[in-house]
Amino acid sequence: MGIQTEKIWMDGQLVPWEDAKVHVLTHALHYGSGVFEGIRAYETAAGPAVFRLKEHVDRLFDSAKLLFMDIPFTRAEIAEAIKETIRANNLKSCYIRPVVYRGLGEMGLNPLKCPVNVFVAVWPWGAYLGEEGLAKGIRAKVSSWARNDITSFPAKGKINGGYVNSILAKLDALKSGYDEAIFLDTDGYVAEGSGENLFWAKDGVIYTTPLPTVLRGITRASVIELARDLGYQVIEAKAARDELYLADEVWFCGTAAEITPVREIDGHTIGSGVRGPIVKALQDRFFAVVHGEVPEYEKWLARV
Ligand code: PPE
Repeated sequence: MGIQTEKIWMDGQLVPWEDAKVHVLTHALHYGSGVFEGIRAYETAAGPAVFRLKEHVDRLFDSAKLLFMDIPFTRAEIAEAIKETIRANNLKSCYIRPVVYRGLGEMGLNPLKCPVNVFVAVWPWGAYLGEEGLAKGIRAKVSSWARNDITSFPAKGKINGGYVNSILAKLDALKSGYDEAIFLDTDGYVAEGSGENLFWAKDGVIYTTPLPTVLRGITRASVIELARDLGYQVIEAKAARDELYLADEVWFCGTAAEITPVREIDGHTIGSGVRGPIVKALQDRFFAVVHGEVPEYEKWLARV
């Protein structure tokens, strides 16, 4: 299914999909002056539930703060708008995309004279890197583009303009015949994927990259907590790319990508080249949690 749905929430109102338009002089269209979230709602026995809604809404407000944007709605209103949009589209499960952006005002880099507009769109979105990717793993390439340097761009913000960095890496990977890119930071340490955080496992221990240079991923935090609950040790560690080549397992995680194994990097087979036991255990746990099958993780679900 595509992205066409019934309704989109714009600045406080649900409007028909075909009417959800912006002017060509929208500031964010010129300069990327917006922030966004990616959230998923999953089907559960008690109806659709949004995964970690509070954390996503909080991050949206954090991102907006970094760009000096005052969101003209409260956190509770944005959370309710998200639920309302899911209900209005009669979706059992979906991807949710709230965007806060500088709208139609004046041109020029100063955004302060433009209004802060908000929309929430939802649409059904299956496995981001393919169903086969979830089961068998994907092929990744260390990008020739470095992750936006922290002295040039705030890694904690999910800022629209920053995603051109991700698009360049994604295109570099696709044009080279790979499925996804792995960014290094400007010091050469492993950072993250174009739209995912990165984990690896060696000798039964799980590793992920530390926060300063990567997005504070909500799936990343969830995977760390689930892994520790399952009895694994999780270490946040700086690593060079050769650690990935020599790992037993590597995987990406993110709202869109969920938990996707990586079976090959730069021509190196990772482990035995198939989905490993640790990532399989984490996927099983993660999907049980998001579908409301694990009572102690009900705290992460917001019913619609
Ligand atoms: N790093 C980056 C750069 C990133 O964009 C994402 C999410 C993550 C890590 C994982 O964060 P979290 O979703 O909180 O676990 N990328 C979003 C956009 C993907 C897209 O193609 O659009 C997402 O997964 O929704």
